[in-house]
Amino acid sequence: MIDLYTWTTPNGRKVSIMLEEVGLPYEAHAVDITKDEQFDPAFLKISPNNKIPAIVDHDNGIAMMESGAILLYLADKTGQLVPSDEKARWQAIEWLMWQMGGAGPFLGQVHHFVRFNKGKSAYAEERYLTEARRLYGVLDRRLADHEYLAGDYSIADIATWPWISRFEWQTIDMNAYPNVKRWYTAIAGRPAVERGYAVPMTAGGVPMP
Ligand SMILES: N[C@@H](CCC(=O)N[C@@H](CS)C(=O)NCC(=O)O)C(=O)O
Repeated sequence: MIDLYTWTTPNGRKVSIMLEEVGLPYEAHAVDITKDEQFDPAFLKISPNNKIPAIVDHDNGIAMMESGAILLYLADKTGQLVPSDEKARWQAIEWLMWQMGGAGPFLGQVHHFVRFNKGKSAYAEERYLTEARRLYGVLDRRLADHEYLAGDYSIADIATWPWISRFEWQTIDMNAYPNVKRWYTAIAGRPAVERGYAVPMTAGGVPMP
């Protein structure tokens, strides 16, 4: 049994979607980051960076923070959703790192400045919206000749998709990125994605472009 500590955010949903996809039994625990529950000393023992998501795997006692590491761990544990072929495996890890180091942090800044603090800094809004559009362009070009980011549907897609599901917060018109729209819609239709999106509780259905 795995304990998942999470909230209704893109980083949290990556892990619940992964757990639903691989079919491992887990129990979700809500850590309400709007009430600072991520600073609870008991949670800090599992996630010293005071952020969700985090897991505890009771099979072996491993506790882990950082969504990218958790996705790799669950793929390794189950042998699912990361290619075994060497080249494809590294491509999946490459796009996973693209999400962790680029798409996640920069789209997160769009949420902060454009969605929640509009009007406080025109410079930051412009800077992060420009970067968001650039990232959507990168994704669209990759998906023009690849059905998924790296070979078959993988942890690279599971890491990236929940961030794209916030396209409305990011003021992105997905019609301008037709390959992203095709990829996003296909993944949204997966039953495991629908279930994982509603963990630890429903906060509206999956947004559709
Ligand atoms: N690099 C981390 C980022 C995690 C993260 O930013 N989590 C946010 C929610 S999406 C959080 O817990 N924020 C609470 C805080 O910053 O205090 C990961 O991918 O797991």
